[in-house]
Amino acid sequence: MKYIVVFGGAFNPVHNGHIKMAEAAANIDGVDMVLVIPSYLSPHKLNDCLLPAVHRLEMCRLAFKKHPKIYVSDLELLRKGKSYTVDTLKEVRRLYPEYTLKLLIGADMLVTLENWYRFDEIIKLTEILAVSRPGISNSEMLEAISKLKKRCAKIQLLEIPECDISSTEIRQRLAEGKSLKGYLPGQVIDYINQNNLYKMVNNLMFDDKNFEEYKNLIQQKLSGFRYEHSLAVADKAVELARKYGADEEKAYLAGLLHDILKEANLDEQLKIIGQFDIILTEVEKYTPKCWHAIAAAAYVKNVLNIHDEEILSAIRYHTTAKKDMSLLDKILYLADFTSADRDYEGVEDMREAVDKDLDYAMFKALKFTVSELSEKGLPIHPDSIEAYNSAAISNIKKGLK
Ligand code: DGI
Ligand code: FE
Ligand code: FE
Repeated sequence: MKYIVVFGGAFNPVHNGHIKMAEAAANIDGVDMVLVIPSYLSPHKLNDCLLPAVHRLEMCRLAFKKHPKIYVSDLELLRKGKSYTVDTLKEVRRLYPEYTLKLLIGADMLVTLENWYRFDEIIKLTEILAVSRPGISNSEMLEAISKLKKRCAKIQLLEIPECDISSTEIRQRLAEGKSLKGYLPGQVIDYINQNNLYKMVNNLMFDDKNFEEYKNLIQQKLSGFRYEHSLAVADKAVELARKYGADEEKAYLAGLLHDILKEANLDEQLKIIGQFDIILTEVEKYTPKCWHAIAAAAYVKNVLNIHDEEILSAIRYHTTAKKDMSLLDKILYLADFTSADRDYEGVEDMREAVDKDLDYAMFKALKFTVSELSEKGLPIHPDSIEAYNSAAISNIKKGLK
């Protein structure tokens, strides 16, 4: 029998523990190759501490360069979307029909394996190759194995010398500026340093439900007044998320971060925009008040490593709005308009509207903004005009009903 070992994971970053696992798998009789496959997005985790896939892939390439039977594959990266193991196994099987597959996992995963997406298909496609890990006791492992065997999974155990390294610990050490010698291959350490990866707050897990680091960060970047505004918008966004059924944590984080670059000077905002390959339209060049939102979305994604598309979109469009906004987009836009710190004339009416009907409130807010801007003779972003038109049209339609 000829085997291919499939070794998937976030590899965020790849470390010596992964290398030992892959090497041990490569040495099993009959194994011709080990495919290391970094995920694009993990299905089971929120991905905001996850580095962009290209970096994780490149680090894997560096880590496994010297190993003849170990190959790094960009298959999940090219597929994009959530990286489900079942899809990857099917693809590997199609590419290498003459091989039997073994899926390499840490033994701690045995406990959750049954809950993986399309578990029944997974165990038809592959055998399971489980490596003992410190996080799980022998008895737990045996219990999990006997349960899985009852469901016809084929499981093989692979013993490797105890190796207690985790990517979480490495990100922690990086954030604290501690040495990584012995944790990662030298070339991967160099890559991390050269590219300034895992700096600042990006080791913070969304799962931690701990936003203190983000609060500290915006406090550093903003004046007291603007910091208070950000907190107030975050609170208002949560209130609206609760009322209208959006994700409250995403609403809070979007509110907290939406103006993160508002007080960076305009040159700096432009620099950030350019750095992330965003090209401004002709109108955008003349609407500098909109730059902080464009720059913030890129910054939050690439520097803070928050990859949640809903949060990024809400931040991106919090100033101009756009046509066909998502629930979270509208919530942030209107929270920014009606947060507790706002005291323009008419704010009470706006708050009432927001309480009654988000779409009607969007119409009112856009009408207000468009007329303010034209009153001042300023250019109006096409996204704002489109948003205004579609809000006005649905308002007319509602009136006709
Ligand atoms: O950052 P905030 O002050 O909390 O609020 P915001 O991000 O909504 O920014 C509002 C400013 O942006 C306000 O001065 C109006 C300006 N603005 C919004 N849309 C447009 C715009 N300016 C121009 N020129 N064109 C727009 O379409
Ligand atoms: Fe803003
Ligand atoms: Fe704001």
